[in-house]
Amino acid sequence: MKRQGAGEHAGKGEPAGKLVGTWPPVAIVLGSDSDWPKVEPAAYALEEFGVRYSVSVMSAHRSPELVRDFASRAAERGVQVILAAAGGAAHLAGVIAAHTIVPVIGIPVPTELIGGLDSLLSMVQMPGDVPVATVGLGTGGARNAGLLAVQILALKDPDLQARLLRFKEELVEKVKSKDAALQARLGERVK
Ligand code: C2R
Repeated sequence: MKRQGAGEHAGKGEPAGKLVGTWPPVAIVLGSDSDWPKVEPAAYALEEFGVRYSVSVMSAHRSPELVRDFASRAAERGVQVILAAAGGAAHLAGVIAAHTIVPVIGIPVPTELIGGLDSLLSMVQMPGDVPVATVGLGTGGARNAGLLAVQILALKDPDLQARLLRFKEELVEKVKSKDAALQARLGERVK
């Protein structure tokens, strides 16, 4: 699956705020490049379903104009879902949501300070009127952000719907084989 970084749209060194043309349907935005290892499971989930995405670094604190420009023009660029990941005082997702009607999924990035509770609470406690669909901390949360984006896109995409239904069936099979493996391990101990 082709991953598109902001540079591919913009030309080398051009700031994200100057990007032109149509973007992939999912935009992953990170508060810092240091967040990427924690956010990558979201990208893997998108790749599993063949969904194209861009990845950009911008910060509500450090580059507020870039964030405003990106968010206020995301819809016209064809972005349909934004995944916004940040750690600590994680205001990025909320600020993006303030400037767009494109659905924003927040990925709170775990921190060393209190395990990411700071990120989670900063992100999840939005005031009414400005929704950010915040997922949980950790690998499962980032993966769920990617899957949720796929589900949103699937509302208008029968092919993605079929893939998601297959995915659900595979989940059942995985659970059944986990059950079988545990039963075999436990043997006669459990009736
Ligand atoms: P550095 O590693 O660059 O020092 O960043 C980033 O998401 C990262 O987790 C440390 C942390 O600061 C976060 N950050 C935010 C925002 N911008 C950067 N929470 C924001 O705008 O919310």
